[in-house]
Amino acid sequence: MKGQVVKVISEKFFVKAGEETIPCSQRGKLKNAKTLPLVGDFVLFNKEKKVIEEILPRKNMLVRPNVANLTQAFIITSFKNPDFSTNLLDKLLVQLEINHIKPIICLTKRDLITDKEFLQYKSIIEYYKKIGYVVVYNKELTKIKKILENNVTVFTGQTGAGKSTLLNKLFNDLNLKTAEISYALGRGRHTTRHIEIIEKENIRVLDTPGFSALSFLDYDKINVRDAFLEFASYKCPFKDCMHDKENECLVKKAVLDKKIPESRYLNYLSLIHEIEQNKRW
Ligand SMILES: Nc1nc2c(ncn2[C@@H]2O[C@H](COP(=O)(O)OP(=O)(O)O)[C@@H](O)[C@H]2O)c(=O)[nH]1
Ligand SMILES: [Mg+2]
Ligand SMILES: [Zn+2]
Repeated sequence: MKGQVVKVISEKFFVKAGEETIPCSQRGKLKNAKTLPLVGDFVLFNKEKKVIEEILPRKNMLVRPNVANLTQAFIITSFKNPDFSTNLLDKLLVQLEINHIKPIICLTKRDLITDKEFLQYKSIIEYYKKIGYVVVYNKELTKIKKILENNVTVFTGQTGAGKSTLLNKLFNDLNLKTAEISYALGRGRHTTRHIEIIEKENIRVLDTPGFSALSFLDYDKINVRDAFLEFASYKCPFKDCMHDKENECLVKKAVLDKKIPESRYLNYLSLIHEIEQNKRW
């Protein structure tokens, strides 16, 4: 019968079919295949033997966090503890764009910075809105619930940014563990140990553990370029311009003219250079 993997704990895959959730293992055949069932996977399984027999085609998937069949992702980004990072934000945006998952930027811990400090982030936030991203603050619970309705949403972002805290606020009786930040470097502790689909009424969300690094080495730099959505509106004289060493590049001009934030362009360059360098070996 058909079901959906809603939780994975070490070698056990919890498959939900109707109101029931059945802990299954995966069949030997699957073990040899490179694909492991992921949270979010629709599968065919044998209920008596408690074995997953087949993973149905995925609409999309992410690695780290390993999840499948999402409709959108909340990028939880804190202003402080951990510090706001356009580098991480751009990396996550690229990762999601490449995997065809709609990103929503959710800002947290506004209360930890002063109005004056906030001003220095304001223009970059406005820029993300301008290029088409939805930006919300974690205190806007009603607005957030609306966005979550009828979607399967993964919560991603740095450890300690406030993913579990927000989910607990959205769903009163959830009781996800959250970390007190008491460590030097403002890092939170890894408290979200496994990935699970949380379902309530017409909202399905996935809390994920934080991560410390994302690798882009498997991506093609053309795809990375195209994930910087706004670059496409600049028609550079060079067809297929990578906006790097080319002359008369209009993206570079836009950076000089301050139409594109320098941080975003530098984040772009460092990604494609990382990929180029890796290809050389
Ligand atoms: N001041 C403040 N603290 C927050 C906010 N959101 C989360 N936190 C705190 O940040 C810490 C890490 O939150 P947690 O939800 O565990 O982060 P996660 O690792 O992304 O799940 C906890 O101590 C939370 O209480 C916020 O908006 N303001
Ligand atoms: Mg957490
Ligand atoms: Zn260009």
